[in-house]
Amino acid sequence: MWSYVRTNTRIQSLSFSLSVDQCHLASISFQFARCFIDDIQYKSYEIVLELCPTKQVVSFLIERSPDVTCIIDLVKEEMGGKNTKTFKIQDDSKNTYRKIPLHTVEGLPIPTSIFTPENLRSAISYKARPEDVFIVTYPKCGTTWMQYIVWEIINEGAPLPSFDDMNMKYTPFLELTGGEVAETMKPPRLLKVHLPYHLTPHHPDAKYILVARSPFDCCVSFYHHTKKIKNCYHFEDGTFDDFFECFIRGEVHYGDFFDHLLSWWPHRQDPNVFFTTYEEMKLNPENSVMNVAKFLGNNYWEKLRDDKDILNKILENTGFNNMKEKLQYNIGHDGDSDQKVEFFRKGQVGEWKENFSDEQYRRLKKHMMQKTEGTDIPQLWKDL
Ligand code: PPS
Repeated sequence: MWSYVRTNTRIQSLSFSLSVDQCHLASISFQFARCFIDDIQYKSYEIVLELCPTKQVVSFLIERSPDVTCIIDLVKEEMGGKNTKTFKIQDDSKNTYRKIPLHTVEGLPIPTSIFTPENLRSAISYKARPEDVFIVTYPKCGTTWMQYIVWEIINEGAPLPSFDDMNMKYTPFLELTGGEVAETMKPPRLLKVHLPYHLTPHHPDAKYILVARSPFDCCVSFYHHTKKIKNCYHFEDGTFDDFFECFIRGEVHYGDFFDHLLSWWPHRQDPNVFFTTYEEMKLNPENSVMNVAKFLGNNYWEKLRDDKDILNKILENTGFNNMKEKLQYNIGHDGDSDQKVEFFRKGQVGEWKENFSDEQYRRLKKHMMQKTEGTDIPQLWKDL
């Protein structure tokens, strides 16, 4: 008879006890192997027990490095009179990360709470109109910042509406609200979606503003978002390492970062598409605001060119510190004060360096180069 003890979800040590009537442990030997499959390192341990007839109880402990998680493939057979027994422990650590509960609707992974299949389908089937302005991003790439910039340009630097009003009313997040909300809006309708190209409602005269962000910083921002909004993602006990495994496999809300970007990439120079990056916006907010205004219409651009007070007001209102101070994120809040979400968290470029291990950097970089092969996408983030 024998058993093993799992110390916690992440197995740091395994302890086995063997109680054998006549034969007892004489020696233990380890065999250790490594292999790489799809760039993921697997380790396997083989433990050979040799039994001898002098002791009644045998126990041993296998120390594991703290960062290793594993699935144990223990062969639960009787000793069968043999004096040598091989236990195989398969370290499948990279496959045992904590997952985010998701289900797939219209090919997109969505959380099992708050986001409903009905609203997603309703968003997808919304009929775009010529006066519509869509703000389209993969999550955590600067959507909210762009929503406020667009709204501020159209409303000439008015005080910031609340976060909830912005996402439910002024620039409704269609996958959350459903497409019906847009039917009641007056043009120009500002609409937020995180949809890939083929699922975004299209009209040849509608405008599409795209913001992309370095996948590395996006991953970190997305991790905090997913972990903090407990009643949507149910990932509060997930670590960054867990999230990284989900992110690199596209097992996150909206799927693979690069699939989204690649779906829009061939359209980035279409006349009704404005493509920018979070990094460009950080580098020169004034240029960004002026460029967005120009894209929205010459009248908006001329207004800002001629009235610097409005331009300055917009820049001040949409500055990170101001938005962080004035806006409170409540969406999906269930009254649990523990769940207070610091939505405007860091707002930095390059924060990933404090979070990624060397191996994670290497793997995401390789994933990026493979997924974007034949495109200039890596040129967007040359210093990665
Ligand atoms: S969401 O939930 O997908 O809509 O999130 P999204 O708005 O796309 O991204 C959130 C990140 O954008 C940062 N943010 C800003 N950065 C600079 N300036 C301004 N004004 C601004 N507003 C939002 C926000 O802090 C999130 O990034 P991180 O890295 O988590 O701080």
